[in-house]
Amino acid sequence: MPTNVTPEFDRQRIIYEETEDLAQRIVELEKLLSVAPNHKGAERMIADYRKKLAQLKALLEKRKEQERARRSGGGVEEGVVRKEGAGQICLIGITNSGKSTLINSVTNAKLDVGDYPFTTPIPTPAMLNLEDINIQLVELPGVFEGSHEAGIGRQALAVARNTDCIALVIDLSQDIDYQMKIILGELDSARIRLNKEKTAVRIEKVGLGGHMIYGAHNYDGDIAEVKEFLVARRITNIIVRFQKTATFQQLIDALDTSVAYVRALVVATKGDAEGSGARFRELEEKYGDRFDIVPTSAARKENLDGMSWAFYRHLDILRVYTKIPGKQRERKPIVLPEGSVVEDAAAKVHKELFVERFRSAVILRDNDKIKRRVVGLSYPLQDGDVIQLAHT
Ligand SMILES: Nc1nc2c(ncn2[C@@H]2O[C@H](COP(=O)(O)OP(=O)(O)OP(=O)(O)O)[C@@H](O)[C@H]2O)c(=O)[nH]1
Ligand SMILES: [Mg+2]
Repeated sequence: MPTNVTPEFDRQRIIYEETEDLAQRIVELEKLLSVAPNHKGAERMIADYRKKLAQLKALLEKRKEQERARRSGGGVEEGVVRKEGAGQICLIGITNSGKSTLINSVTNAKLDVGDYPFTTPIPTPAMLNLEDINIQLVELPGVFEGSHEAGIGRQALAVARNTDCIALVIDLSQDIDYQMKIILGELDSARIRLNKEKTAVRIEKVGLGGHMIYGAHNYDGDIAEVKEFLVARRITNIIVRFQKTATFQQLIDALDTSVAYVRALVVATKGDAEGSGARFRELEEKYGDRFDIVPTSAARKENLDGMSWAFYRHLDILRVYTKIPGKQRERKPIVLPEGSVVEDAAAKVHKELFVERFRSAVILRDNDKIKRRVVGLSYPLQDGDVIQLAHT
């Protein structure tokens, strides 16, 4: 190989070539690539190593899959995550970026942590308790170039497609462009678009429940035509949320299932590592206009609360508390999508009583100039509202 390389690179090449264990070999090859020269003459060599890396990862993946199939005997389906809590955040990043460590540090979960690749082999949920609500965090197995074509990668991306928010996990101890390119590339190949469109209409296909339409006041037209349309399309169970003013066309776009629009933010990990400060600044410069970027260090327990609240904000939800006059408000909130109105809250408490026999609602806002207001069914709610519902 005629390429000019550094002694560091040569040393790492020997280590890599002498390593036999497949998982370890992947780690050594990644290290090798991270110290590779970046001049023109080395491009070809680097491309070959990258290709090799992808092959090794595919091989490891295949072995793990076989192993899983053996263990589960084809019985219960592993890696299928049932949504729970007020909202779900999927953590997606390259392997070893610190996803499990981060989840362990804000939940009671005890996910395996290791400095070898693919420690977490399947989508794995954990529950984050934040004040009075629960947010489900799901660690997706590490993504790599081409993972959307591999079985386990497809499964992970299917979870990401249906999630409420994607957290792109970027390891500040390593090159950020490389990580971003892989993650964004894989999501794009899976037709998942991030923060691309502030979705005015949100659709959720569900197993049962019929047509559940929220935020009907935001629909630009007669809501009856939405129902007619769903019936005509033979869609029986669905949640349609009009979060902002939306037209019929926007509803149709939202129902196009081949493209998923998902909210996203970036969580930068290992803020304690050498060089992390400069990489964080680089991340902000390059991606700050597309994503909120939250720096953390699980090792130093830094900004973990900040991260949890950033998750909350990105779920676009609000909490309202019901109250019976003369009593304390309920401790547990009703969680609703942003843009919800009194009717949405009333329907969640008791549709028959509080919507069909609605008399009035009183909203109590401690931090507002007007602390108590009597409102109707279409009154928009705010996070933290306390609400008293009265029926005839
Ligand atoms: N310096 C530093 N190292 C960390 C931090 N968080 C995690 N690590 C290390 O990074 C390595 C990978 O951590 P994991 O939490 O297993 O990473 P992961 O993203 O879940 O990895 P996979 O499940 O294998 O894809 C481990 O050796 C951790 O000790 C951190 O905040 N600072
Ligand atoms: Mg993990």
